[in-house]
Amino acid sequence: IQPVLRSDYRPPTYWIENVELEFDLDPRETLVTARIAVRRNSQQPSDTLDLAGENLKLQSVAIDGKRLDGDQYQLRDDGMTLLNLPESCQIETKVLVSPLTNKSLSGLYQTSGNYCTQCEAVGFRRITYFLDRPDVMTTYRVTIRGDKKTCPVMLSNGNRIAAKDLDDGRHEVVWEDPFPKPSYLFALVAGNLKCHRGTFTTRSGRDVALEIWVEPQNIDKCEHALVSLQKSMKWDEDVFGLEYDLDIYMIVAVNDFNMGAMENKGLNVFNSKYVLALPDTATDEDYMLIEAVIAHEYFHNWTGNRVTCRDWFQLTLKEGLTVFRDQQFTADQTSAAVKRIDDVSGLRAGQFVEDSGPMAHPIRPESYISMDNFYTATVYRKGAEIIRMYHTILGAEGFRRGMDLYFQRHDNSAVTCDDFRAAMADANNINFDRFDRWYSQAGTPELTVTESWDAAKSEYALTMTQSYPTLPGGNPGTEDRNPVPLPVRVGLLDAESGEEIEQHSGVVMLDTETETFTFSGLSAKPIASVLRGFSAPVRLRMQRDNEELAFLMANDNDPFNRWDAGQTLATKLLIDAANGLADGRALELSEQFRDAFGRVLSDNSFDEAFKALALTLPRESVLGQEMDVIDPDSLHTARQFYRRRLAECFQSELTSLYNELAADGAYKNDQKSINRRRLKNVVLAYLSVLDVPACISRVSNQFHQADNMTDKQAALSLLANLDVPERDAALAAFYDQYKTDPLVIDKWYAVQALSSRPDTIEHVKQLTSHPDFSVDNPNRVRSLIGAFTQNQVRFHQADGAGYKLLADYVLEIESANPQLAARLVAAFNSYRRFDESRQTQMQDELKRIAEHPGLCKDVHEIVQRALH
Ligand code: HT7
Ligand code: ZN
Repeated sequence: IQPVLRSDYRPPTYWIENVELEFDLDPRETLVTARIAVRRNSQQPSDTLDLAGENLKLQSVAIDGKRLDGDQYQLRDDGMTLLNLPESCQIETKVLVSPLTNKSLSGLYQTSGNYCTQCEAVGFRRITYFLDRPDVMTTYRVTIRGDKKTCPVMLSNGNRIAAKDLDDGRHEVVWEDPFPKPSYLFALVAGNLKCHRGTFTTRSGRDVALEIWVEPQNIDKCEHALVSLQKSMKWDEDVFGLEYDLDIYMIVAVNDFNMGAMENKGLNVFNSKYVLALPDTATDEDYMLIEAVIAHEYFHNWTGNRVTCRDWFQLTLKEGLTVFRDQQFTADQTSAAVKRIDDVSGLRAGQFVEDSGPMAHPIRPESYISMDNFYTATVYRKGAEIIRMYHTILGAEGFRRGMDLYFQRHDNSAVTCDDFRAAMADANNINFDRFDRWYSQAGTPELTVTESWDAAKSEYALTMTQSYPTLPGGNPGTEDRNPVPLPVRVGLLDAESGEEIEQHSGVVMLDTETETFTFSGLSAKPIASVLRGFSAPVRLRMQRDNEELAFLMANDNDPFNRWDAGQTLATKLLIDAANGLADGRALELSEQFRDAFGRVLSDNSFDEAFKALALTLPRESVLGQEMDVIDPDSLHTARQFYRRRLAECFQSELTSLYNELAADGAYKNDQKSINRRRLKNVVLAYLSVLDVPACISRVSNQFHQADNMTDKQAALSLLANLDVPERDAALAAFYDQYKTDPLVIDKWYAVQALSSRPDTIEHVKQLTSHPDFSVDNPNRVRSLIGAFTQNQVRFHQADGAGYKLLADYVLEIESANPQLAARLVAAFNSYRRFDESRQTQMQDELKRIAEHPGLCKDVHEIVQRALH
């Protein structure tokens, strides 16, 4: 299979001036008629036109009304070539597609009996023959004909301009989108849906109709999504001066979806998980994610739709930028510090791992076999970190100047990451040439910081050195890597008082491999707080003794670094404890850590959400990255030991804090109540590891008495780890109460897949035969198999049973849903980081998958990179 290379980009030979689509909907044989007006691209003179097309049954092709014979075009599995075309003409194709049997969820498919499309990245070619590439932007007029009973609602992008009844119980609706768009933003939805309506008045006074379309039984679960949309629209006006451009904005929630949501122009399609919410069915985290995903898709209207990507290698142009925008939005709605900590935790747990394994790639990749494999943490999350660095360097105003120029230059066009960088540079008269390296180099840089103190000169100096770790060979973007520009936010603290030494706080730029930054006029050696707010996406290496880390935990003005000092200290101690286990050393709770933990517990200056984070030990997946050879068993044992010892030492403080928080009364949805629930459930988790009947009853009581899903799910997850009768009772009660709500049943699957109990693999296997389990529903597969791969101690069970389970499952689904299978198989990517026995077992499973006859290209790409 030949990869696509970034360097192979060529403009198209023809542009499309407009397109008319007609859909005659039928579950097995939908007829799609496309009339495309094309004009030769004068920059690329050729009379040959390649149209992409996949899984289409061609019925006819005509040029300017004249039907072509089979010898007048070349048909292949992946498209057709038209020869000897005039300067401009109209191409008409008719094809049949089968939505009912399309389980890949790309192109036109059926979900819960309704029709739905997903075109990004390359799904439009599964609907009709087309120049299915983002640099071809055109206007669409779409006619949909369908059965009035099964499809009373028929939607597409833009404005509804006509509707009429037809014979045979069918009807027809016509939609027109005035904005030129690439094919990946096309959408069609049809079926039995109900609408939750709202409005938004833009700052220039235009009324926009807001419509959230869902299956009838979900109509009472849409208000949070609607309010989130209204907040997002307002925020983008206030912060970026960006106003919505159509008179209608529709969101449709569907149950079967490969990703979170899709920003189709004027007609977003969402995984129902990111729309539907009531306190009884959605957790506080679900509420927050719904708001963030609604915002993300809305923000794409400018960063993605109005200004789009020239080619798919530029994906981070829209995704990195839009993630940054949604992060800023959430920070403004909630707490900037907590949001930053959550985001950096996610980056470290996901992107850092990706960036050190076989899938390591620059945020602007150099090649791909399947583009769907590059919707990655690197493109999205690291991409957002690169945008954040422009913001850090330029400040909010300079960044806004850059954004304004970007839109001024590129509205309604398809551009590159270089164009974005140039707009930021030109608007601020600053040179960002070196920033190019962030786009072309893979891997997480290491920033090593050493300090020196010259008492005679009253000078303190920080020497910063950057380097790239070696990566598994053969990955493009890993050779000849050069230093990148690093904005490092620094603060100095008085070592006695803990006070900030204001004149030395700020951002220093490390532009070269190494540089020393000197701070003068100090009366004593200060304590430095480095990389505040995680101002650059690097691994910080700074030798700190435990006292210094405890000092920063107690005094740092920067909440991110205050939290991070605690995480660094916990990581050091837990890794040491885990390594000690292998050497036969007994486990012991560090007194220093115990005291620091106690100080956080009794500190009432923190808000509750921050305190919850500060009391939480680093995840096993993050800890593992710091081990030479990951030992999941000893890490789990050491972390559990720490949790139990901390709970024992602070049992009375934890109990009274829990009681205080649990006395809050009936569920409320304000930020303070959300923060308090977060802290309460962290405290409950500590108490649950004590083998005391009173603690188990407390968890069980919370489960049975909860008036909201946050508290219920938290208690259920804790019970799922235990070997007590209360566990089975709770799981049965939960299932019974929520069996008709698929999103809640997903939670039931996930808590069981994440259980640390030794019989988890057996349970997971049994759950795959449960009548509610379906391989066709990605949410269900992710909640069971996906969650299981995150269960460090059980997925990596020494006997290899977890590996076999995953491989069997990947092989079961790969031909029906390649995208989903490829995401799951990526759980093997870190195999080289484990001991020899686990390595061999994972490698053997990867080989078994690689040898599978007819393996889909998505899985093939991941597996061959891993085995390389
Ligand atoms: N832009 C959207 C990407 C997406 C997608 C990509 C591949 C396959 C299926 C997909 N569904 C949605 C989502 C986003 O980033 O906003
Ligand atoms: Zn996006």
